Formats: sequence, C-alpha cells, structure tokens
Amino acid sequence: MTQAEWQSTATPPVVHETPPERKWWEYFLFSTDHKVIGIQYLVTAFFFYLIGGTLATAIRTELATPASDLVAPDVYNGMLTLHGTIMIFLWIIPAGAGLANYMIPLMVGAKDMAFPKLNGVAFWMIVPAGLALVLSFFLEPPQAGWTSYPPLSLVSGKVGEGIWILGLLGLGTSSILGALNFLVTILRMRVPGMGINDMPLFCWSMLATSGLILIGTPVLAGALILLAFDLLAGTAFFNPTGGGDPIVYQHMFWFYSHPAVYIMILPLFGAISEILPVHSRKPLFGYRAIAYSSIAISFLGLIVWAHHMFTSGTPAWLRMFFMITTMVIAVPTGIKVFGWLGTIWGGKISLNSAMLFALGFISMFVIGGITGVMVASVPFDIHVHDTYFVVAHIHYVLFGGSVFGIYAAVYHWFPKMTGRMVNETWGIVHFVLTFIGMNLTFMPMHELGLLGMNRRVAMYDPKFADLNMICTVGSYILAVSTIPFLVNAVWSWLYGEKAGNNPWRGLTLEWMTTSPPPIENFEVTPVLVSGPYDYGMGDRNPEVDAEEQETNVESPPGFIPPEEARAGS
Ligand code: HEM
Ligand SMILES: [Cu+2]
Repeated sequence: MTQAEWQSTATPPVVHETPPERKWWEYFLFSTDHKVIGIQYLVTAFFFYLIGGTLATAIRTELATPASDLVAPDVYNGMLTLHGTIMIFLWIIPAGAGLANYMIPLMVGAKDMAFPKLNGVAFWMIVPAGLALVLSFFLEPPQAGWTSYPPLSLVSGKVGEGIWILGLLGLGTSSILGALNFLVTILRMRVPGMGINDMPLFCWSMLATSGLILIGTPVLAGALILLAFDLLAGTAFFNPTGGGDPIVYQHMFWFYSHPAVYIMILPLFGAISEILPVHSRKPLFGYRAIAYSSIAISFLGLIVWAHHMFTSGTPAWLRMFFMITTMVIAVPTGIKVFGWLGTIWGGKISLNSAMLFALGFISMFVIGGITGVMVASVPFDIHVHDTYFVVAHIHYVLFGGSVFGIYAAVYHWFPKMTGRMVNETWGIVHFVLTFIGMNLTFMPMHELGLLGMNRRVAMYDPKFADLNMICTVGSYILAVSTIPFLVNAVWSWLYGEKAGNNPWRGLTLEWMTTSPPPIENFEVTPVLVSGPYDYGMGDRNPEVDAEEQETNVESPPGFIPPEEARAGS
C-alpha cells in the first residue's frame, strides 16, 4: 500500500471484549465455523502423526540391527507403507489445510470460508478415510509402499491394498474440496481495499497450493481408480500380464506426487513468511518476489514429475528436459530463501519457539534442497536411486521443511487460536530435542545411501550397522521430542498465560480481533491501514505503534504523522 493510500484510511477497529470460550466438546461436533474446523484438522493430523511416528520408531527398531528379527516381513512392509502414507496424506497435508482453514478467512478479513458446509464435509471425509488406512494394516498390511507401484501392488493381496486405495481416494476428495474453498475465499472474500498484492503471503502460498491440488489430485484419483479396477475387476490398465503398462501408472502417480511435495511445503513457506517479519520486527524483504515465486514454483512443479522416473526407461533426451526443469525450481526457491534472510538481516530477532522452528526450517530445508538438486542430476540419481540417500533427502525436505514449518506456525498462531501463550521453556526444549533428533536420524542416511544401502529393506549388510544404530538412536530422541510439545500444547491451552489480542504485535488482520476470535471473526469489518509487513513504518495499529515507538526504527523519510495526515484529508 502506498503512503497516499494509507493516509486516506482510518484506524483499524480493535475489538476488546473476549468472546465466550468454546467448550472442549464442541470440537468433536460437526461445525461450519472455519476456526473449529481448523482446529479439528490440526488435532486430527497430529493424532495421525503420532501413529505415523510410532510406525517410524518401530521401523527404526527393526533397522537397529542388520538382521530382520523384530517383525514378520509382511508386517514390516505394511508399517513402511502406512508410515509414508500417513505422514504425507494424514499429517502434513491436513495440518497445512488446518492452518489455512483457521487463518485464511481471518487474514483476508472474512467472516468465514466461502462454502462453510463444504468445509465441514471436507474435514469429516478425513476421519473415515484415515481409519480405513489404519484398518487396512490390521486386516492385511498393504505391501507396496506409499507409491503402490504395479505390478507389486496387484499381486500382494486384494483386501489391504483395496482398502488402502479407498482411503486414499477419500483423502484426495477431501483435499480437492478444501482447495476449492481456499481458492474462492482468497479470490472473492477479501475486505474492500485489499488488493491481491496487499494479501499476506500465507494467502499467496495457499493460492499456489490450491491450484496444484486442483490440477494434480484428480490425476492421482484417476490412477488409483484404474489401479482398483486392475486389482479387483481383473482389467489390465497397468497389469503387464494382461498387456497393461505399469509405467503409465508411474507417470500418473508422479504427476500428482511430485507437486504433492509443494502441496506440503508451500503453505509452510507462507507461514514462515508471516513469522519472520513479526519476530524480527522488520518489513518483509521482497514481498512481490516471494509472492510470485510461489506461483512460479507451482507452475514448474507441474512439469518435472519424471525426475522420479530417470531409471524407468525414460529416453535420454526426455531425461534432460526433466533434469533441467527440476533444477530451475531452485531459482524461485532461492528467491524465497534470500527474501527470508533479507528479512531477518539486522532485525530485532526474538528467539522464541516460533522463531527457532522457523530458523530450523530454513536451515534444514536448504540441506534438503541441495540434495534435491543433486538427485535431479541424472547421473547422480542413477547412482543413488532407491538408496538411503533418497530417504535422507525426502526427510530433510519433509521433516526439516514441513514438520519444522508446522511447529513454527503452531507456536506462532497458538495465542490467536487458544487465547493463551505457550510455555516458551518447554517450546525451546522441544526445539532442541527435535533439531538434534532430526539430524542424528537423517544425516547418516546420506552416507548410508552413498555406500549403497538400499531403501525399503528390513535386513542389510552388517557393514552398515554402526550408521544405522546412530539413526535409530536419533529416531528415539525424535520420538521423545513430541512429548514436551504435547504436554505444552495441552497444558498451555488449559492454564497458559492469557495472550491478549496481539501478543506478537503483528500487523496482519488476524491480530486485529480477539484471541480466540468471535463467531464471525470481526465485530466490525476491519479496515486496512498499512501493508501486512510495514514494521517501523509509522501509522498502523495504534496498539502496536505505542509499544514499537520505544523500541523501533525511525519513521521513513517523508513520513507524515497519522493524525496530521488524517486531518489534512
Ligand atoms: C521419527 C521420525 C522418522 C523416522 C525415524 C522415519 C523413518 C523412515 C524410514 C526408516 C523409512 C523407510 C525408508 C525406506 O526404506 O523406504 C521412512 C520412509 C518414509 N518416511 Fe519416514 N521417518 C520419520 C519421520 C517421517 C516424517 C515426519 C515423515 C513425514 C513427512 C516421513 C515420511 C516418510 C516417507 C514418505 C517415507 C517413504 C519413503 C519411500 O519409501 O519412498 N517420515 N521413514
Ligand atoms: Cu519430485
């Protein structure tokens, strides 16, 4: 927003009454309030994270020693399949949707999502679909991994695989409905005066994410439906014994599942862009570059899927195309990272839990990004394909990127969602354990991969034993690290210090209402008085200004005190 524009606008209405607190059981009911649904998503996702994490710990326990001596092979395969599936489809993606559900209407100044009932339906599809996946494990553990490639997925038992497909179709449908809702809310429900280039960056990132979901997910659904026909009705779309082509499945699967990494990480890129300026008291560096890079990442993300198929007989000339386009994604991603570093550079950084996880996010994600460029290179990928190097890479991206991002966002918005502050000491304990645990678990996997240890195995050459033991110890630290978070979240929600409306002195609209916000979010439609990240720029929320005055940067040149500006207009 230009100076001329904010001069002509009024002070934002700050609402001071606290709304009646929601009862805990209301969160178990069907609701159309985006805030209830947002919490429902987050809590459900975290519940499944604990299941996925338990499976991870069991997998690592099996891998603590070279022999396959803990569980039966089919159980091990089932654990591996469900671990991957749950972490992606029931933890990271729904957690991102939960954050978006809670924050998007608040950030654009709307009363609710565009389609509140559809929103409830989208959430409630997740519960039976998630339980179906868990059920498949107990009936007949699906064997074919989270990618479920044919022909393996067609020969290892119909029941488990069939339920697995059904569960995933439910989750995909939910995701599509949610994306539609975000898109319409962001495009149609912004308060008057909020142009698309005034939106908070979290909204931009959800715009990009929703586009990807709407383009990619139907293709995955198509692949799964055809796979189900092959499995249950004896067709041969992908079944080579009947003349089908399993490679076509890989194309369809990765056309969704590569973009899926951006579906997971873009919302958190957005969240990080919200967190950094607030906790370093500085205007965001490069708003437009960060905003448009999300769109660029989405677009490029849609044309790189066959980098997962370098070893699937893809012709050499085509591999070049996918190698180059993949590497080009490093450019918009790098733009974001530079924008973030430029934002915190010279800022007044408060190292609270949200900020620690945000900084952890950046550093871990950069490592994952670098190994990503490495595996994008065809000769290197052929060498490390299906080794632990790839496992290390996905976990730096998905754990370092997504999980750290989710934690950062939860700590940042916890006061808004619950009306209470988290306990920072426990937040820092949580961060330190997570950071050490993650690097201990996944860093040695790079080396294991380079040495040639295959992924998806229960048994391995004894020469890999030492490094595997380090990974397993790390995974136990990670498992323990969730305890301080869980205890902190529950305890602080119940007994934490009252947060007030705007404990971080943020400038985006979600901070201009009570914590937690009342039923329709704002008692008076909020009015924009500045850009979302104009820290130290003068006229904004008077509450924020008063405190900032003592601590912060002088006014920019040409600054006119707000009272005079208004008097003159
Ligand atoms: C305590 C933390 C974790 C541990 C110890 C762990 C461990 C593992 C192991 C050993 C595998 C098997 C790799 C293979 O041979 O295929 C695996 C696979 C996988 N993990 Fe994790 N994991 C953890 C957390 C996560 C998280 C938080 C995510 C969420 C994004 C995740 C996503 C995946 C995926 C998608 C796969 C499938 C890889 C593949 O087979 O293609 N993991 N994990
Ligand atoms: Cu990919």
